[in-house]
Amino acid sequence: MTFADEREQLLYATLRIRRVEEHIARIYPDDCIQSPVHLSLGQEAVAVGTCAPLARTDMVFGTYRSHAFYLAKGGSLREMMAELFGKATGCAGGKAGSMHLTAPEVGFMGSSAVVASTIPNAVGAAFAARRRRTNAIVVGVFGDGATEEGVYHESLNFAALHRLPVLFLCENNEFAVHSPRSARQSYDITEHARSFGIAAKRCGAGFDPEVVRDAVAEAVLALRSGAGPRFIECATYRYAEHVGIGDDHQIGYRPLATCNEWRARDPLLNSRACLERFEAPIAAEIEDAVAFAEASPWPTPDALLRDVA
Ligand SMILES: Cc1ncc(C[n+]2csc(CCOP(=O)(O)OP(=O)(O)O)c2C)c(N)n1
Repeated sequence: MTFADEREQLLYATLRIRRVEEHIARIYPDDCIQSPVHLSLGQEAVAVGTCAPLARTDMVFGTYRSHAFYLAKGGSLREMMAELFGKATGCAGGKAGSMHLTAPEVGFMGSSAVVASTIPNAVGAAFAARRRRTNAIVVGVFGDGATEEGVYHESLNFAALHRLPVLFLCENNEFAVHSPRSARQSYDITEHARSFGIAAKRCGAGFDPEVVRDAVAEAVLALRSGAGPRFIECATYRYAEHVGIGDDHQIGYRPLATCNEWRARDPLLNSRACLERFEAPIAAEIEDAVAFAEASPWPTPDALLRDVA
């Protein structure tokens, strides 16, 4: 694939993830997908912008909403689709599903259904990288809701104390399931992170992969120079319901007007004509991944307890 410039390349990567998830939503009613799906629709640019300045050897730890980060970090689409289908060729042998994607060969170290649980994993990996002098940096991705968990606070403290090469990346979509942040949090997320002595900034344009990339690139430079942990709170918006393929704006916990404001700024919707030439190759890649998943075998019973701690 050739690109006119870096922005076009970033938009291509963002569009690719969106089309993958739209396809997942389309085929979900057929029951071929064996696990619940937490879609990143609307949040793809955060993943693409974050992963763009990272090296393959840098590590990302995600959440149950990680299709976008898995793909942006370079995880195999075929293996992700097969994992969703529960097939043996999936990235976790078909035993883990959508919420537990992993592609360590490209630095996507894992994701988990348990809110905030991968944040200390990211800090631990950064601690190990420091001790082994590998020069790798680590990104711990989490939602605004995860900042309410005790382990989040312990992780920020430990990382700041030991000046670890970890970027805390908060995808702030303002909701935890159906609960708005204003009903849950007494603090400002970025200000609170600063209270640990961590350099923290807010990126309001989580819809634009280039803006996110610039914010993260600056943090990556600081991390590589050994300046200690960094924190970025990225404003973003989840188009679909918390879990599943539907749209839940009719429930009434969030206004459709806000969704429309985000859509109006969404470059994938605004630059449709410029991105048109990418549609066919992306569709072909998705078709190939689905065919691969369909044709793959189911895991055998002897695989049941393999790789299980
Ligand atoms: C420790 C734990 N508590 C509660 C849950 C149930 N739960 C699943 S997702 C979620 C909301 C988390 O919101 P946020 O961190 O903002 O991420 P988002 O879903 O918005 O991406 C909750 C409470 C869980 N999975 N794990």
